[in-house]
Amino acid sequence: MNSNYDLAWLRYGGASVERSAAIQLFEGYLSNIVAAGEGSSPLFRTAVQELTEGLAKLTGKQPAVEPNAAADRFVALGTIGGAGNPLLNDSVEGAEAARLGEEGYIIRKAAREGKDYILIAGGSDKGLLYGVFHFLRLLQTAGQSPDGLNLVEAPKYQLRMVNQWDNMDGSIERGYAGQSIFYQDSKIVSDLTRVREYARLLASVGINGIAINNVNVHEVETKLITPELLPDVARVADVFREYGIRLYLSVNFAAPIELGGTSTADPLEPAVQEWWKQRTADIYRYVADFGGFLVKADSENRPGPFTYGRDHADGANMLAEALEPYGGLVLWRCFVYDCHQDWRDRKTDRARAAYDHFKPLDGRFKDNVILQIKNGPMDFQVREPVSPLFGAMKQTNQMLEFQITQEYTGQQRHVCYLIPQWKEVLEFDTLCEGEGSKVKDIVAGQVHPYKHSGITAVSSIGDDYNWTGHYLAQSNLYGYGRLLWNPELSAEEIAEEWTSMTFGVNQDVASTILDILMESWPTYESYTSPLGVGWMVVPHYHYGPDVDGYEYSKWGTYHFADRDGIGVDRTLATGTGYSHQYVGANAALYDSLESCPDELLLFFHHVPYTYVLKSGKTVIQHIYDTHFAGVEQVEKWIARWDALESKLDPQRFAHVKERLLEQLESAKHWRDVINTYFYRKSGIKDQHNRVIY
Ligand code: GCV
Repeated sequence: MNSNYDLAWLRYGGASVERSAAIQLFEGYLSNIVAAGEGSSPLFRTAVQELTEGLAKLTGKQPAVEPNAAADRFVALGTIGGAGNPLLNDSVEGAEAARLGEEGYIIRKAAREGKDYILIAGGSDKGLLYGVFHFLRLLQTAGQSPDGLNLVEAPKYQLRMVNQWDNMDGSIERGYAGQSIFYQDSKIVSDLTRVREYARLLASVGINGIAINNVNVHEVETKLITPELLPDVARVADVFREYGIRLYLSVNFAAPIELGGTSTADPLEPAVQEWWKQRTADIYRYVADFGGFLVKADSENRPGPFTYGRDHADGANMLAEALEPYGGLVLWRCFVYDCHQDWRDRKTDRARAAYDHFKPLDGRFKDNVILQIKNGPMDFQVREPVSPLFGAMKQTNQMLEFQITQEYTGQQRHVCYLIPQWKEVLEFDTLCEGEGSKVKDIVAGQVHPYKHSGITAVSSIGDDYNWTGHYLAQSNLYGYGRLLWNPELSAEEIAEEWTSMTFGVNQDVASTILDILMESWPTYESYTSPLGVGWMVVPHYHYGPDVDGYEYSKWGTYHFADRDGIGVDRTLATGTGYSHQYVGANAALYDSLESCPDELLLFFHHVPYTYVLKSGKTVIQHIYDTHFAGVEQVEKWIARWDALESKLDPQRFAHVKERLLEQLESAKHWRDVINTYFYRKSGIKDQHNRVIY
């Protein structure tokens, strides 16, 4: 495992050329930290340590840490309700303290007995840690001055998680940034330095849970829940705990059979239930605050309750019962579909599957089960509609699953800033309880009163020096956490924060990176997948073009392109009827050819190549134009990046340049393959007579 690493957005000015003006404004306060009384918990100590080290790097001077206020100006740390700290209690009203919850915090300028200070007060030690990271961010971003400083923050979501798809052999499923930082040679690594560094990165953006192994649980990972491996799991949990992050494990539904406990994994069989209770008791002996189980069942050949004629509520509830006495959760994935579908049958539709399987089970799940639903009905495509399952189950906890790792969006070799895509998902109004039933509120438990809810995502990191394969891909991990804390932040605001913390505050650098990030998702879409069609990628590998490449369409194409037209008919009258899994006006919007938005047209409708889009172009001309435009856009980025050479450190400049050149070659390849294919199918020439074949 590579033990050298970049500090990402926690470099605190390390390689930046210019310092933020905010540091100067706060300078008088930053030499002394007053951390009174409570300082006994590991989380409190982490908060003090993070602030001390961060300030030392940002100011070039080691701050003094004292229990009492001796200096005239300082930064005061405390937790609400903690040991009667007068610096804090005089400045925080009871009512606002109550609003913070455990994870919230206040950052404000305060004064007492002639002393002037910046107060960082957490709802608990965990809130304090988040407040410290916020303060450090503030010193590196906008020109906030101490005067009038008064921030009161609490996270929108209860569960803010990442899922590692790491395998114990050290590989990472859909990983594009090297090997696992957790495992090597079928063991958990002994040196957890890099895991700790990852915990810092996650906590700095508010992540509070992590599932540390792949949802595809192989033989060796099945043993993670046994006393043989639990001592190592406990070591990892200890590291994350110091950063306020709970540990979860992915489990194999057939574990009782595979580990030799029972001859069946039938969830209604008492011996199986007892087996899981025993294993769960073992886990809590080693990890007292264990978060729970993440489960991929009856999906892509993974075992599950269907084998025994049981349904997913039976399966999830059996695990939930085992976890219940300890407050543990079952995160049960809804990624269940038939991968043996015959695509000559135009009525069966993978997009329908999650809704069809789970909706009828509403009300049957225990209240410590949460259904984990991918953002779209298919599989993290560059463009797909929002899953109609969100909000469709009033009595079943739901959480949303995003994919930070760029499986279908350029595999961290192409720039693709995904925050704008995720914001579209969160802002989607499902109409499930009338207007204003947005996904962002559903998965916060604010539309239906879910006991547990939140957001998770497949992580993008590995042991590459820069964590994410592409330096600019760090922005997706950063932005993911920020969005979960506050989904009202704009994609631009998040990109600006990340850029100034990561690359310094030089205006040319900041504006170039901001533009590249903001243009990147539409650009990737333009030279890959037109009008929501999806899946035109090399099978299984999912990188590079293969128009007929959908791995499960052995008997036909996924997109049904022929000489007359293209697209999947998902309408009620003539298609699969998927459009009617949406509520009311949304169903009508997608079902009608006239109203369906251009960017999803081919997801919902089969149309001739000459069909005229709302943009005024025909489908075929749109395909040609966007594929040319995408390549030109990448060429422009390269020119703009070149202009930054003297303003960036040589290593990061060269690395990103190399990736952009690869992206350009790949974009040209996509353009040529897609345009040629559709020219040959349709026989219609490009209006501008460009060379496409
Ligand atoms: C972990 C897609 C990916 C698989 C992944 C699966 C899932 O099919 O290609 O690698 O498996 O999603 O989300 O379970």
